[in-house]
Amino acid sequence: MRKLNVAMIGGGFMGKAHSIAYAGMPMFFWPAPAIPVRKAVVDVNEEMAKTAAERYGFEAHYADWRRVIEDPSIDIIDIVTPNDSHAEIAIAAAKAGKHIICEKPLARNGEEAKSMLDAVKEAGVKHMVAFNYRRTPAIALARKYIEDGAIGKILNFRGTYLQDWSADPNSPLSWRFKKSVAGSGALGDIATHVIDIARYLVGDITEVMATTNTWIKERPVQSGGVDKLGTVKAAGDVKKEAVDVDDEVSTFLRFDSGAVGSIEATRNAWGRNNFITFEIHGESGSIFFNYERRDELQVCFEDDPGDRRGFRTIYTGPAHPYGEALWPIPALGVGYTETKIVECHDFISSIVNDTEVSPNFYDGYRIAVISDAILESASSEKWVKSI
Ligand code: SOE
Repeated sequence: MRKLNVAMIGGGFMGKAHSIAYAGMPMFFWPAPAIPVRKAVVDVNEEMAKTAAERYGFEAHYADWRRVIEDPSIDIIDIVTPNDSHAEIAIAAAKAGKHIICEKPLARNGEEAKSMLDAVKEAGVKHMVAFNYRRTPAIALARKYIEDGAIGKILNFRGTYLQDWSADPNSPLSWRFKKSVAGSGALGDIATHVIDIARYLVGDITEVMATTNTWIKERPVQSGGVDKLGTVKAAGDVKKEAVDVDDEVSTFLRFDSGAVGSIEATRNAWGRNNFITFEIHGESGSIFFNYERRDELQVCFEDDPGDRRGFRTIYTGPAHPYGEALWPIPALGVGYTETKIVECHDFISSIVNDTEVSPNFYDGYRIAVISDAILESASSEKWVKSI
């Protein structure tokens, strides 16, 4: 069976998710399109790179990402670093002819994303941006129902992504709160996942009208480079610095299809954890999804008899997207790991079969342009074109 050598750049939380996907993908998808071989892991923190190699099963580790770009035996570069390094690494990787999977958001803004898109197009390599949630079986099932015409023409998409890990003012100021590194706050970090889902289900977004807020204006400076996502709080009299990104974003949307909608995202919503939801209303039915109950898709169809019409729950399983590869009984439970495994499968397949995969750098670029328009609208307080 064909093998593809992977070098992963970044050994933190997302590195763990990607490593499990490389190991687990052939266990779910068999025969696998190719076996991903965990060749090398890179982290600027040498100690972290060493630990990541031992823990996540990579053969070698380095502190300088250029080592793996120069290595002719590496087929895939996997970028799981903070956002400010995505463009430099991806452009170098493309020039070296490597296939690239890059964590989200693709870049800090549309211009940076465009330079990455141009580089992969010129090099003719395969590229993917890791908006994994659309690979939740229930979300793929929602797309199938929409394509089958089960809810008719879509009128409205209402999406949320609510978390609470930064609601405490003592959650430290990691790179996710710095514009120079992250590009934006809740917008780039989590709203972009819902923008990806909205584009996947309803189509492209042509215009936005948004508002953003930064409720917690300064935070304690994080000690150490590892982002613990608010699980380790600062205590006592610690140095604080200003937050220069949004804590929350709310935006109205106009879609190319004529549908309208909205997305709200915040990391300061006490009690909400990974509350990715959407409700879609069509001319002949509705669909509701909540990631915190991700084995379930709620549907209501107009042509159900009037006395039985209402939302009912479909539990995803073997009869649904990716179901044959995943678990043999509906509601046995799919999670974050499975979305990453399906993502890994689809990316590796695109390399082996020389096909396009989505979401790719074009999608990442479009989402960056839409994000730029959201920020512009929040400052101008006007509708802004995003296409
Ligand atoms: C933090 O908000 C975070 O880790 C995001 O960066 C991820 O993309 C999301 O999947 C989980 O939450």
